Amino acid sequence: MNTVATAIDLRAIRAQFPVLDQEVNGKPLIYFDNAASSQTAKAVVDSLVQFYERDHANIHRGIHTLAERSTKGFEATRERVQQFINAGEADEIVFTKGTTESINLVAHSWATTFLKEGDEILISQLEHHSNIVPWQLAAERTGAVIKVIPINNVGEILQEEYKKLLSDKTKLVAVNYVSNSLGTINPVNEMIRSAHEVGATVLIDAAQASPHIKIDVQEMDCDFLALSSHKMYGPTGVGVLYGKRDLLEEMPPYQGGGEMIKDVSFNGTTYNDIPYKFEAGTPNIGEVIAFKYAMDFIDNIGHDVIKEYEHKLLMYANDKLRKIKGFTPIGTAKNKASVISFLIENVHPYDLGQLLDVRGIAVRTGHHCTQPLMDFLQIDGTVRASFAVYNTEEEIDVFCDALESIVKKFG
Ligand code: 7TS
Repeated sequence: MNTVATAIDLRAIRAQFPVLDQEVNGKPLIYFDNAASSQTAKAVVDSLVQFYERDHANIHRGIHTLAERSTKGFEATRERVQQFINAGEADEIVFTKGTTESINLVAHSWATTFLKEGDEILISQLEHHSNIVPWQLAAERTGAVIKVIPINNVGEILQEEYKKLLSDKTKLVAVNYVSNSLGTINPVNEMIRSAHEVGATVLIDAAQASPHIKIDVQEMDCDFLALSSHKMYGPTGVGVLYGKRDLLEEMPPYQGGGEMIKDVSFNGTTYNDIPYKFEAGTPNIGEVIAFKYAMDFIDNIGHDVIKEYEHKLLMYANDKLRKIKGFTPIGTAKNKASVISFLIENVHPYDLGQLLDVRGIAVRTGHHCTQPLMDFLQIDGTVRASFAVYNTEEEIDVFCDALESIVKKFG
């Protein structure tokens, strides 16, 4: 079926995504918007149906059978996440509703408690707004200062400049593992090591990395790591904050409510142990339970196989796209995940997005929630095609033919 698909059974993989088997605007759907949100694996959907049809009950609070069942499923996912990112213990896994909430949790609880005036927060020019704005808010609250790690024109973080910015004033380094707009894979292991040398705490935004790259938080030695289930073939509304036990224990709760307390009285309240201290209120129970099957889906194929296959798709697309008249790639780092941002001469990205949609092809256009990056590149936005493990060379062929015909008409 596909020449690059030697180690991968594409037919079996695509069979797990019935959503792909449909026509959009009279054409077979080609879904290249995976960096925004990937499609949901069938086993995940089946688990959601099972939960809502058979198992629905609130967790941790009841002794009846359904409550026990849902509590067991919920905590099983916590253990699955621990294993998936190789955390030392399941208590270091906090469920949130996504990467954004995970970062906000740290920016509120940790930053407000431990940062003071003049402390420095380092973030890179490549960050998603979710890894910028929470730190701006934290800086306003604490008097800390944000310093931006510069990048070069192809979208790589300048490591020498980063090292120059590190000092005993640096209290936090918050960077993404993979850039959502350009696909750059950042050398986070070395960056974490350098940050630790000056005693800084490190948060890794792994929203774009987790579907493509094996994450091992113990090997990385990051202090915090954030990810979202919906970019990993899982349900929406579920995210993870990994934090080292000592840090999570020192941090005050982020939100107050049920579940996060030990005892409540009007004279004072004592808080629950980690991770429950950070999980106020009823979470997305069915979605958390179903997230386990998304991690199973990824591990059943294997991160190495996924990475290799997606890299081949990236190379294949790069070669073909380069031949299209007026095509300019945006972000050509040496080490890249399967994201291609680009511009086509004389065709506005928004128009290109619409013209592709007419042909059944889903891409994203705009600034991709990275306006400071777009400002640096002196552009308003790009067209972004981002590939997942279920995409194929044939889809890239159709995509490139569609671009050719658009260029002929409008370019
Ligand atoms: N960090 C990165 C690197 C991201 O790519 C995103 C979402 C987030 C944080 C926020 O994740 P959320 O699950 O909390 O929304 N990125 C994108 C994107 O590139 N297009 O749509 C959402």
